[in-house]
Amino acid sequence: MVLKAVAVLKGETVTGTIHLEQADPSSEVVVTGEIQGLSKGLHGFHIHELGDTTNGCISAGPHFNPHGKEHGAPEDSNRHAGDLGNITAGDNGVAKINIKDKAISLTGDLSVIGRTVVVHADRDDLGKGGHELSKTTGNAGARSACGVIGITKA
Ligand SMILES: [Cu+2]
Ligand SMILES: [Zn+2]
Repeated sequence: MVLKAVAVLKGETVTGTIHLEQADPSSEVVVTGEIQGLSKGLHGFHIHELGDTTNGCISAGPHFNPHGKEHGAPEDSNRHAGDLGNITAGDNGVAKINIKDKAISLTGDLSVIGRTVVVHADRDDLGKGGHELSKTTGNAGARSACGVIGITKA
């Protein structure tokens, strides 16, 4: 049974749509989509803990971190489950996303359904920037757009 979810990201100038798909509960989650209105370059891309946008993207809380780890890169073992690294926008401000990740799921304890996808104004230093925020947020700056992850038709 294929599991499918979607998040529609909205910000002041940044918008996008992210699709999440998982072939079965033990397989990787494939994250695809497109985000527009970004500045050229790298932007932190995470799943934050809460599906709450009552006060804008800030209400989504910290990175989804069910194992109490430090912030890191997607390939690190010491990482938040929600740490999906950076996405890259081109000259036209568009980032095309195609990420495969095994730390998140669409079902069970690691499910990201009802949590929030956030894209940031700045680059995520992947925990290695030496900034006071490196080990918690990657010092990725403001939350440019966000969208709650919801179940969609499989
Ligand atoms: Cu974030
Ligand atoms: Zn993190």
